[in-house]
Amino acid sequence: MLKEAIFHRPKNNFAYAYNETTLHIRLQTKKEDVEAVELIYGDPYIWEDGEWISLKKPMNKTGSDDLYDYWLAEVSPEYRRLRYGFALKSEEETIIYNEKGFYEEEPKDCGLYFCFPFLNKIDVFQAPTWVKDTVWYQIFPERFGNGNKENDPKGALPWGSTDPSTTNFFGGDFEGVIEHIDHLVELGITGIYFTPIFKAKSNHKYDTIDYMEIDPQFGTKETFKKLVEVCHENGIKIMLDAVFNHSGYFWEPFQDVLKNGEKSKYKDWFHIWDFPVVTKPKPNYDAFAFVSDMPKLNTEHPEVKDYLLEVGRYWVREFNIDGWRLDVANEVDHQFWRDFRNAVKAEKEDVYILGEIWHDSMPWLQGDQFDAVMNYPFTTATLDFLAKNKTKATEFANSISKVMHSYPINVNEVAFNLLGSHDTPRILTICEENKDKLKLLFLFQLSFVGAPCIYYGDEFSMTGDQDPGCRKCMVWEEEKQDLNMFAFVKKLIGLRKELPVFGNHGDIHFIEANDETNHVMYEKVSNSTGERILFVVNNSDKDLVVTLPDGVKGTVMRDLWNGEEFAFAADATALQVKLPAYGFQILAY
Ligand code: ARE
Ligand code: CA
Repeated sequence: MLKEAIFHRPKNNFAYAYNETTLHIRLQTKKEDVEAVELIYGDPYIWEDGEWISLKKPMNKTGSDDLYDYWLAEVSPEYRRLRYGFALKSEEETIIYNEKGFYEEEPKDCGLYFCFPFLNKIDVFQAPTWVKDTVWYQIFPERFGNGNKENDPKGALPWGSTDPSTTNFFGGDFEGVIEHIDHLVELGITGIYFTPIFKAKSNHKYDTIDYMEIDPQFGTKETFKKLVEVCHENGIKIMLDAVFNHSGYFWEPFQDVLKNGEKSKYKDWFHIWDFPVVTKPKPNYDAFAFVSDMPKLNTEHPEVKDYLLEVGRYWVREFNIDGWRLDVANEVDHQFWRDFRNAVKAEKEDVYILGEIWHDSMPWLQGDQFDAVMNYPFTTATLDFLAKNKTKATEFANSISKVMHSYPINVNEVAFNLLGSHDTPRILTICEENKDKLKLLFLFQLSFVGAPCIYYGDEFSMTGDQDPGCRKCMVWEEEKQDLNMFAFVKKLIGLRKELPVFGNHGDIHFIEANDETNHVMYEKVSNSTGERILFVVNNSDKDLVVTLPDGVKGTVMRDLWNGEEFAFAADATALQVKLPAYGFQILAY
């Protein structure tokens, strides 16, 4: 056995509380190096005749990536504390692995073993349960619908009359969302993520002028209240975008610093390097990227924190919103986010907190800060294979497995799984306008573990390059809408709602990934009912015959897409299914 590849380190994704009574313990070993692993475990205070009393239970292999196999055991310790280690078996040897290293025989002193000291309820990662069954939809409010021309900004262009630029406006507003709410209900959406709606100068509103005012081009606080009511009446949650890493140039405190320099009472609300403040050629203060009209806020300063925490509470308390998406979340200090979580959860205990972090985010997902992050590692792995053909089937399966094993299972179950956003090119454009590939993207996203998010217009096959190209006006002329794609996405969302195992109530694992044919086979298994759904995806432009796994013998399979049923005898030999180019099968059994 390759000891160098054997790794465990509590807590994070290796040892965590799945709920108030159950611990998950994970181990990593070199791929295909270890036959079996047993968890050795016991209460640190239960000894007999000078020996620690421990038990053993087998660990399950839950997946692999390019380098490692991953093992999992669930334990519900009677007294909520645990010492544990591992007995690893290969053909030629058995070794014991605990915190102090490797042993031939099991040491009888639990002080040498790994420790999960105590399962305290308040430490358990607990996201709002409603998120597990949410299907999100992201709206860039300037571009979804213009329901009221009276509030259009000066110079607003006719809807969809030209391509978006970094500076033009088309007059999107809240009334434009209200008048199209039936579109979202029909699609099966149960949550909307709005990019910023507070008063700001730009068309994207990430350059906040006033955190306590709605931007007049979107409507008034009354219109917003009506929007929230209409959404809630239609079973749709509302999540707003909190831009707390930086303010806009015209935010009053920054204007005061520009005017009064070191004498300003707000001078420490920012990270000014020296005075007088200059913005060109580069700002002499911390900013988002090097964008001078986005000065970074000093969120460690008590007055800044008090101000922003009240912003966080206000929109929950006064408008009953259901979630906050946190802009540039990774560059704000952790303590601020801990205080933010306490503040907004005190207003509404099931409010959802989603961080925008594009990289590994375990430090923010310990249960004391975010409920989830925007799962861009999922996005990249999925687009690289199904959209760009940049990776082959095995690399795709390995990447997805790696993402899944980077986080606790209860974190994966509420992940925000997006394929695109206002910051990325549109997925049909990435697919080079191949709609069959777009359908496979939606199939994988909507059958994956976590909460999917549809970027507005992708359901109608809208195209668009990198920002600002991906922010075109929503297509409302029926003749330009891809109603076939809409029906396809609607049907998938319907399956996700009809069958819990299709969505968030089933574990996912890959059964096969074939680089010659470029197909994958993955399965969802319900951890409560035992239901299984087998997905076969042909990511190639050639017809394909795939042999199903032996486990389907003696079962009746139901094709969830076409409704047909077919039985495989217990001694069946021909377990094959035919797939057209870019075809798929969804078989429940
Ligand atoms: C403007 C231009 C862009 C240019 C950008 C940077 O339009 O073409 O790239 O400036 O100079 C908002 C507007 C943008 C605007 C930006 C600055 O929506 O249109 O862009 O303000 O004026 C990183 C951050 C991530 C950030 C993205 C944009 O980590 O937090 O960059 N996303 C949020 C919002 C944006 C918003 C801002 C931040 C600022 O979602 O909409 O931009 O409030 C890799 C890296 C990521 C990087 C990502 C994208 O994957 O891992 O860290 O994200 O690329 O660049
Ligand atoms: Ca308008």
